[in-house]
Amino acid sequence: PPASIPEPQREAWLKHQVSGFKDKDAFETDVVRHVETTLARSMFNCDESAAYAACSLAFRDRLVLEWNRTQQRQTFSDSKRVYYLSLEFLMGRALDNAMLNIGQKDVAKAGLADLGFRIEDVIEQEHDAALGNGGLGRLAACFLDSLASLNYPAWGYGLRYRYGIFKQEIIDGYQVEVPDYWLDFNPWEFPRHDVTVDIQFYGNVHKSTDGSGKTVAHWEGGETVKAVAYDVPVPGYATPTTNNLRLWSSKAASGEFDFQKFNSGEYESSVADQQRAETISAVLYPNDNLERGKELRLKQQYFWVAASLYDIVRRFKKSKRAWKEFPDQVAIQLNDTHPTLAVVELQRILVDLEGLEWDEAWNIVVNTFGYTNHTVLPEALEKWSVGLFQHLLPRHLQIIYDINLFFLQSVERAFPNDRDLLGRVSIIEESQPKMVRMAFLAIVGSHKVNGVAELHSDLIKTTIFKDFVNIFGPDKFTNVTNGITPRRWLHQANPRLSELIKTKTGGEDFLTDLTLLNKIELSVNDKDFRKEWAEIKLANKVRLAKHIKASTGVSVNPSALFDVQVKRIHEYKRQQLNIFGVIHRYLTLKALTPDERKKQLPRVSIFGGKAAPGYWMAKQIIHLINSVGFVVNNDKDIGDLLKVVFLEDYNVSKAEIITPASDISEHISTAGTEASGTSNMKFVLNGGLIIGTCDGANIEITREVGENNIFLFGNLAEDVEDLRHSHTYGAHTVDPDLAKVFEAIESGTFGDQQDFAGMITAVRDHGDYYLVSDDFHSYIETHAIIDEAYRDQEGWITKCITSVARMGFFSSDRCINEYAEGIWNIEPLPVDKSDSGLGKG
Ligand code: H53
Repeated sequence: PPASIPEPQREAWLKHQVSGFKDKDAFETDVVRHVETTLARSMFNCDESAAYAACSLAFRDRLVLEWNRTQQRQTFSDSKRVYYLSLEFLMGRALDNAMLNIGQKDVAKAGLADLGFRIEDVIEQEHDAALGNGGLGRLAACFLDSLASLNYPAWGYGLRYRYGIFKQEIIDGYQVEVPDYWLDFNPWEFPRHDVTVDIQFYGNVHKSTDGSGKTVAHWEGGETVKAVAYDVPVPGYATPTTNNLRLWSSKAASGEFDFQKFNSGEYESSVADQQRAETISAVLYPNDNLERGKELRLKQQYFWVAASLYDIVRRFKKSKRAWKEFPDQVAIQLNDTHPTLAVVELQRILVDLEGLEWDEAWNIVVNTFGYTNHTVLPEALEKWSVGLFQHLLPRHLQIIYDINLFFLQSVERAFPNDRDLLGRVSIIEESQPKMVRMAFLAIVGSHKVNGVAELHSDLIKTTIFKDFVNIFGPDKFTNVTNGITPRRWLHQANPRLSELIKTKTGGEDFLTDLTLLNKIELSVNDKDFRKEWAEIKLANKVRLAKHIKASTGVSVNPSALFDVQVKRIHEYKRQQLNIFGVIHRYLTLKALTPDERKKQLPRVSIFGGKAAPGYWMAKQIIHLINSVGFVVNNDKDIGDLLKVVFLEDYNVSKAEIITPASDISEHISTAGTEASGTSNMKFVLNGGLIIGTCDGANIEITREVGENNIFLFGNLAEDVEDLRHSHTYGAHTVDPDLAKVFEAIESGTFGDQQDFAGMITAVRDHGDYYLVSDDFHSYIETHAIIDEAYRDQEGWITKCITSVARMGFFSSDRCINEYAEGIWNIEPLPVDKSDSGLGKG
């Protein structure tokens, strides 16, 4: 890099090169300087929020230096890059993660103490970056951590929402949504006002013939909006590599407002244009596993995809390579169907703007893209009406029709005279209105399609994408089982457990090779190790108990069994099954004599999660949980034997407190509905056991940890369809224990029964689509087995240690290596640790 600075000036630049802090003193110097200059605060008036700001800026300075070097290194090496396109990045807090990944948390802790602050309090000041709904967004964040930690040249591309996922408040037992404005002070982003792209919408297409007689399409008119880049550095763990997450923000194309309109007196309309433009990146759609087909959502998708592709193509063009080399330099991963328009946009760029022949362009497109499917739920599969497309993106609709035509022609050649097949696989669904099936477009436009857990990848091949397996052959379809980053989900969330594990993994860093965890199995009978293990779990539970008390007012006993279900509220995830089970437990306890009660095992049922604002049933489930809690927690007969709490506003930073404190967690989706689940992995990695159905990654977790270390129950995926058919409408007999639960609810035990009628009707009268009744007996029996197992504390600890030891497979590092080799064909760009501008601490 210095070679690019002309000789006469080079010396001066090198002499004044910035370096990050190397020790505690240097850290303190940076913090005080940021307080007094960058923040313009007096050091006599520095509160925790200013300390957070200054500490973040000190760490940010270090990140930026490594980030610049990483970008230079990657550019000069000319290596292939992967671009991860995701509408959601659920990053959580950045400061703690940056300190740990850089390896300077101890320095910061000591330095902050010198300045009069506890590091925990400083970390607590940070607002979560909550640009995601749930599993899909958090997976993208784990992937970024692994990509950087493994030194892959990689960028994330997303949207910079002004409002992330709403903040949830619980008022009188009901969910209330409050906007999450998170950008007041965000030291982790860098606006790039010089990196902008004009994005076009609406307008119309006309065709002309060029000199050689070729037809050329021109997309003209309509409306233009400006995309502005905001860059977020993503530090790898124990490596200088710091990758980039680029988030696009929308602005009026004419700048502040349209000056021509403004000058001619049209003030209101000039401001309205500006506001309409800014609306595009204003808010994250708060649905998880549900698509509602709103125009603004499609606008968001195109805005983000077009800006990202422009950026990627611009970078490629600088290399002056031939177009056919594009897939050798660029891999683009589609995180779900949300970015599928990228397939069409790249084809448009190559054909309309760069003048390539259709087939040559299409070859490049298909070799560039990979598509990850995350769900088989029909309500989550994206479809857009042809009419909306025609209006918003007329040229793209034409290209989609052409892609479909050529695809169907090839199918016709391979499978002559099968009209049904053509109808089934057509990208255009011949419904009223006609719809564009985005998943089919993504499959046709990608060279690999993957599911996110073995069962899920098998299911997509045998159900929703079956015809495509016949058409393209089985090799196009593959599995990459999800993973989680052990840096955030063990080292950061559970520092004491991480320390303890380190003492048994023999010097090597298990955080960069999670399979080393297996070494702790040798210590499973080591008395001191077990004792320390149990103490850590108890301390984590005490910490959560304090949080529960502070946020709900309920006192819980830390030695009770903590039973946790935290995730988005959805009927398929079956929080209703859990709360019905809790009611069953309550009724059972009530029926016992006081002496019998004394023999029961105390439990705390902990719930958390957001319901999509328009999802009525999910909101009813939250209300029932809170209503049950209100009754049970105040029942003197019950005391500590059962507590039920709903923790409001479940998010990444709360997960970091909750996950390490669980004894048992619930992953109880109807078999075949949860694609993978990733919190199941987090809980087991933190020394908790799980109760689960044979669904998603639970199956692979069972294979790894062993059947004795997990509590499985319920019907299998292969039986679900038949069971559903057997529930003839209205004639469904409800499990007798569940019927008693319904009686209690209907008799008003938990307040106005009208409120909960819908939940009961869904099971009893509307076909019990999620098989709550079919699985109920097996569910409560399994909870009884869990009670027994927990009484044997020594046996329980053995199960926990053994399970953690066998969780190495579920690192997102393994997952990223599989994508890199099997889908992206990229290599890491190794970097010498001493080749850091900073000298690692
Ligand atoms: O993606 C996770 C899976 C999980 C699945 C989730 C998901 C969303 O969060 C949103 C939309 C969607 O289609 C899928 O539900 O099972 O673990 C990451 O793959």
